[in-house]
Amino acid sequence: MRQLTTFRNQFDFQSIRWKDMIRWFPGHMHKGMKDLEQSLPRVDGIIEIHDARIPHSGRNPQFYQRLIAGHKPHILILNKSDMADPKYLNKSIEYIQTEQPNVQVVQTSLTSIDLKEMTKMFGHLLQQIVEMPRYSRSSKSEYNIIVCGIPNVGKSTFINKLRNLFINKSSCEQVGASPGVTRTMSEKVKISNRPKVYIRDSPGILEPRLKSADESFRLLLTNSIPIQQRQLSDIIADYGLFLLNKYGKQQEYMKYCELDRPTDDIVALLLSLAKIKHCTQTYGDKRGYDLTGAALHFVNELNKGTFGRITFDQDILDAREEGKFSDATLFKTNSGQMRKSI
Ligand SMILES: Nc1nc2c(ncn2[C@@H]2O[C@H](COP(=O)(O)OP(=O)(O)O)[C@@H](O)[C@H]2O)c(=O)[nH]1
Ligand SMILES: [Mg+2]
Repeated sequence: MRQLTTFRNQFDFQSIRWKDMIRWFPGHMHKGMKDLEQSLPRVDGIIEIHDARIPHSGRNPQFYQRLIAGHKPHILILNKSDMADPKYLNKSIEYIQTEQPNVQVVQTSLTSIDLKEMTKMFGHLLQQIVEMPRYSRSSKSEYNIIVCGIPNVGKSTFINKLRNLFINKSSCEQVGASPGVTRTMSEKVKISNRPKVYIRDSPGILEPRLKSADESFRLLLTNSIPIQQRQLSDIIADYGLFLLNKYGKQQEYMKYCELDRPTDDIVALLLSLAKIKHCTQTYGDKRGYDLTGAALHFVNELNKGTFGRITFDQDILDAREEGKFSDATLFKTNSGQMRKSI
């Protein structure tokens, strides 16, 4: 007989004090935003990098709109497309371009792109920048480009690729597995001679205000907000499981966690995972399974794409397509109410 499993249709954020648990805006981000604003008069183009799995979450179109007001080229690279659901790649571009017609969107995977593709992509980006009117900077022969975006989306990977491509130097920029590695605006790097083009990395910048619980948890799952409290990992893992069920990825986690049926019970899943991965801990004079360690492992695997290619913002793209939202900044709260997220 076929096993019927019912899944939660919404995640219970109300019983957790998630806002108190997440520290998402460290001091250097405030400085990073200020630095970015101050350097703008000397900038000819902005390349924003974002994670293709979250085309909505973590992006702050209003910040860029305020910053450049359509006067400078704004190119958005949706990176990590190797881990996003292929069915949602084009939908993500459409979603962003409907919201921000001035933004040029390209999609890539910076860890798998080859030299030829990278040269072509950058040539295309450069063309967009060089062809835009430069107003007060039109007398300058050089071009300055700033790379920005939230932590852990691939900004340093992008700059490293360009360095390798154009100046044939091995990578100097630190590429971090933990978010927020670049803390200040980096030195500018010349990446082209004709025309002279300089590029700079900026520290990962997030909005000072959390928009919604869903959005914050998606940033935790993609490692743009670090998990600072170990005990929070169980809840994040539970949210991850909730999304995997919602997006039909049961087979993938069942296989990895050696479960014989899908589950909505995170403890059952973590227990199985703890057994397979030998996550144990000493409790007094006894040894038992370490579910928090298993939860961290599960979240990490989810972020690495072990459970298949996922677009975490799939529900937002679907709702937009079905015309349920007239405004992309709307979010459904736990009580089912529609709220504006900015
Ligand atoms: N799967 C995958 N991983 C990527 C891609 N681009 C970057 N990464 C990884 O994402 C992590 C963060 O990259 P990093 O360049 O340091 O991000 P930054 O914080 O924005 O500078 C690193 O572990 C990279 O190897 C990509 O296209 N696909
Ligand atoms: Mg970096």
